[in-house]
Amino acid sequence: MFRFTTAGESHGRMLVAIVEGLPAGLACDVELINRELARRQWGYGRGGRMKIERDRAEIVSGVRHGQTLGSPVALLLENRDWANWTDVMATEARDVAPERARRVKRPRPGHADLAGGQKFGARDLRDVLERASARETAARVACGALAKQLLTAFDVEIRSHVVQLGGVPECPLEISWAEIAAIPDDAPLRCADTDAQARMCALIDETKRAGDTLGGIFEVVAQGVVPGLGAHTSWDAKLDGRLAQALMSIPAVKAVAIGAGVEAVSLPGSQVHDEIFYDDAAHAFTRETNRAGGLEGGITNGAELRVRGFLKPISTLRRPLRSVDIDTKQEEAAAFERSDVTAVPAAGVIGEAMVALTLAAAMREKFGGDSLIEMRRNYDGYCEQLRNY
Ligand code: EPS
Repeated sequence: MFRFTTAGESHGRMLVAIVEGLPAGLACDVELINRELARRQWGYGRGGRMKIERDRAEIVSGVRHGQTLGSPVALLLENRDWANWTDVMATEARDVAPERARRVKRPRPGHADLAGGQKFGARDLRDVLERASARETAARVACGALAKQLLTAFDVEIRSHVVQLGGVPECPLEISWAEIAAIPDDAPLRCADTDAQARMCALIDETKRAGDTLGGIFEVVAQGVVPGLGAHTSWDAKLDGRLAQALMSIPAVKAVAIGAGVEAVSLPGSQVHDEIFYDDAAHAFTRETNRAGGLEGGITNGAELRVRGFLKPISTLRRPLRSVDIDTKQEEAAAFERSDVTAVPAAGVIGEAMVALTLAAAMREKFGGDSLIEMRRNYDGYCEQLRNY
């Protein structure tokens, strides 16, 4: 079974991740992981924390001489900010003077603070927020980079871009794969429309001055996905459902759409479904449109996979919303230490990781094999079967 897990608090010593179920014999390059980590840190509108962190992964098991062994791959990522939190976040019992303990007792509306505090009986909301923090997504991106390396071996490429930020532009952008692929790595918001991007940046500046935050929509696109991943046979086998859960688990994501999922609800069926054609020369079924976003009946159909994540604005506001002190039960302003104005481009990179991990799991289920050679043989046999269908 392909699966991954992460551990680590935002200001704790480090993040830890384990990826299980990669086949043996996969070339594994730590610099590709580090490149993904750097992409996640990038983006106009990030706050002070990203000036401190320089995320890099260390592979400590499951890889030998640059190749996977088929055993669990363990990764470590240091929190550089830990140096400023050694007392507050110490794992062993430690006496910390109350004025230095940085206890949090004014929950932020929209964050996990209050619901998590109530659930776990935490009298210091830091016990909740440290793990609820989006810092954890750095570990997911590292895991996703390994999944991407597996997918690359099968010519699957995954990219993301920002299609709307803070309501700019009014209609979310529709962008081709070629245009997405051409977005430069240093684009401030990983947006293909430079005019819209400039307006988004101006809105971020204005919102920062107002002490407020912004949400938006990112899209993840996967190219080269073979038809037949996922299954219509049971609710939890449907790949659209699995992708939705994967994207919905990213902090601040409040909705997920596949293909034209949101716009389609107000159109007649004749304008939504992608008609089917056959290309004799290529021995392949083709479509002229892809409103289904590459998924029909919970199964990939060979078209580009397109999924969107809709983020609410970040819930830590410099000009805080009203809240209640959990001790006194009196009205107080919500806690604020520091915050990003927006993290939509970063969420897109996390979305890429979550899509990669979900596709890698589906590929491992379908093609199995203990080694990459065995997996590829099964994959090639299936592609031959498709050509003869
Ligand atoms: C986050 C708050 C900020 C963000 C953080 C997520 O961190 P801090 O509390 O240290 O200022 O920068 O994101 C990251 C650390 C990261 O790596 O993305 C939150 O409360 O969710």
